[in-house]
Amino acid sequence: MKKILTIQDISCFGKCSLTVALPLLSSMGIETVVLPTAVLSTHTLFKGFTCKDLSDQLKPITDHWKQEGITFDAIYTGYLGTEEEIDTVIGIIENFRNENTLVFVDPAMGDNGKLYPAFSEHYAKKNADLCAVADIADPNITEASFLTGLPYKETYSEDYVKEMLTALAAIGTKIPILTGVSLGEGKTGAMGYDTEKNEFFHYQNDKVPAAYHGTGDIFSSVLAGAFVIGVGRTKALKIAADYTAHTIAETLKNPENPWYGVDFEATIPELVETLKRIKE
Ligand code: PXL
Repeated sequence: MKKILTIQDISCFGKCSLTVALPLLSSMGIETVVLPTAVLSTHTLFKGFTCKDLSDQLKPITDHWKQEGITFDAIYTGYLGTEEEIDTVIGIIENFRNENTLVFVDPAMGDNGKLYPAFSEHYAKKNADLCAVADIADPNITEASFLTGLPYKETYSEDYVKEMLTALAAIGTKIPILTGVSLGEGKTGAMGYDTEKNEFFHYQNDKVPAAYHGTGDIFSSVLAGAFVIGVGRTKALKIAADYTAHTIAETLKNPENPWYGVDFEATIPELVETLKRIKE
C-alpha cells in the first residue's frame, strides 16, 4: 500500500485541510499519515476562531519517525500557518525525501483575488520557497498571482494561463498545475505544465454554478492521491475535477447545505468506484 504524509492544520469544525485530506486519501486506498501544524476551532472564515500553533511539535514528531525508520511514498502539504513553519516543512521534506518521493504542495492561502484573513503578502511570497522544492504544486489563480507577482485576472486567455504556469516553473516546481482555470464559456478545470517534457496538459468539465469553501482542499487531496496511485497526469486531473464538480452538484441538492463546506462525505462511494474501474 502506498503511504503519504500530509502536513496541514486541523480545523476541528469546517470541512477543510486535514478533516478532508485524511478521509479522502484513506478512501483512495492510501495509508495516510498526518502531521497537524495547528489546531483551530474552525477554519479562519469563521469569526473568533481559536488557534493553537503546533510548530514546536513538528521536529520532535518527525525525529521520532526517523528513529523508527518510517518512510513515505509522498509528502503533501496544505494550509500552513507562518513563515517559520514553511521553513520547518521544507526541512522535513528534505529529511524524508528520496529519489522516488512525490512532493505535492498546495500553497493554500487565498481565493477570489484575496489572501485568507490570517496571511500577509510577505507570507504569500514565502510560499514560493516551498513551491521551489515541489514536484507538483497546484495553486489557484489568486495564489499563483501572489507567488509569481503576475496580475490576478478574472477573465483571461489560454496564453495568460501558460504565462502563469511558465512563471511557476521558473520558481522551481517541476509540474505546476493551475486550478480553477476556465478555458471556455461555462467550463472550469485545471491546466498543468510538465517542465521535463515541455508539455502543457489540461482537463475541463462543465462549471457547476456555485462556489463553496473547502473545495480547493478536496481537489488537491484527490489530485495528490491520484498522482500517488499513478494514474497518469491528465487522468489525475480528470478524477479530481470530476469528483469536485460532482460533490458541489450533490451539495447544491441539499436544501440544508452548510455555507462552510461541501458534502464530500456523501460522494466518497463514487470516488471509490471510479478508482476501482481504473484498476480493473
Ligand atoms: O481550505 C483552506 C483552509 C485550511 N485551513 C484553514 C483555513 C482555510 C481557508 O480559509 O482557514 C485554517
